[in-house]
Amino acid sequence: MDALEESVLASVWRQGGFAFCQLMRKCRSDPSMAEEAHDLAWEQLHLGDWHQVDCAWRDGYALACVYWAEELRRKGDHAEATRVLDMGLMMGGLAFRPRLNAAISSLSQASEPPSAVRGDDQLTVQAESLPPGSLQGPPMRTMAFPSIQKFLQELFAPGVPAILTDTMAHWPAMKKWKDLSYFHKIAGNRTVPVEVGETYLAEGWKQELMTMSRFLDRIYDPGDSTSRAYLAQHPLFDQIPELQRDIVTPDYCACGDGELHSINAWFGPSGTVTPLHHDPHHNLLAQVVGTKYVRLYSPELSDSLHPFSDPMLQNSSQLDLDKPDYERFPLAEKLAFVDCVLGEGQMLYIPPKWWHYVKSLSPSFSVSFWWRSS
Ligand SMILES: O=C(O)CCC(=O)C(=O)O
Repeated sequence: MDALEESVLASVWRQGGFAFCQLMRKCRSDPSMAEEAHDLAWEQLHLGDWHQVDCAWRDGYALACVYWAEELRRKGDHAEATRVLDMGLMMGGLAFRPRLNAAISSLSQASEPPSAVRGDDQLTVQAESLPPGSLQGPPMRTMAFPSIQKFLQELFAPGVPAILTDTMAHWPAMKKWKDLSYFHKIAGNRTVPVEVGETYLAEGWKQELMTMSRFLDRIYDPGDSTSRAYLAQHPLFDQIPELQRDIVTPDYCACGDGELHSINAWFGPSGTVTPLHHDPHHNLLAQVVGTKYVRLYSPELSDSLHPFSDPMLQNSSQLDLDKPDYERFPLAEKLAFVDCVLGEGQMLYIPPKWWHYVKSLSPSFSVSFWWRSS
């Protein structure tokens, strides 16, 4: 075992993971032990609140994934090996991320690409209904490729939302992602987390793990709204570095001398809805493929938007904009909002705490850049 592996095992040992450490040490002579070690670490990740899980166990889990995937590869089960490595990337710590990525990359060179996806002409585009009152007010402020200084002074500092145009034409994604078979080719066998259901507030909503190929099938055949699949708020670009090379972090994200918090993918069929909620970060929501309707309410209106009292949902409104119940929430009926249809190649600046509701009007891929100011 190398020094990094030893140091992770020492940390897991300190957490009481004696059996795990013993199994991992046996892996050198008996690689089949890796699966058992993996299962032990998996249990530890699921014992309590995810945020309380010690980093040592997350790194230990990722290490077990590296070893188990190597064993699966030796046995010729490349698809299962890729799934295990993806689980290591999604659920494991950062220590073995380069090893996981290298193993996936070498597996994908050795594996057959998945069979071709259907043609783009078969994509389902429905006429999506918009919430009552949409697109009747003055248009959202729009700026063509503002300088950093203009962005800072006119949007960032005063907290004003706006559409930025002409800022993404140079992204390789603008050409490559138009053809969904691209995702099949480079990531068809990769496992991704997908939200299934009407919205994250709806009854029956759940999260599923599936391969990118299966998810792409769900974009072609979305089914009814209760089975709609949305690859939402997932750091796909950390997981799949080839896709990271297709996007460019906007320079605006350096405003405020803060730190980039996360870059997330939002990929799904027509009709996905992210219900009205707010986030603590600055956000540039970049629309790469398709169009989305976005409605924004100022943070000053928070009380009238009736946030849930449950601490997990305090940033979400009880008001369902698709079926607003103004008898129950009378204060919300006459509130001022700004809205827009965000088109391909446009970014929307959403200042921190601004309430936003988002509905895709076509198959859509957006990328959000969240950052904090110092
Ligand atoms: O695009 C979406 O569905 C939601 C995006 C969003 O909520 C965000 O970027 O914070």
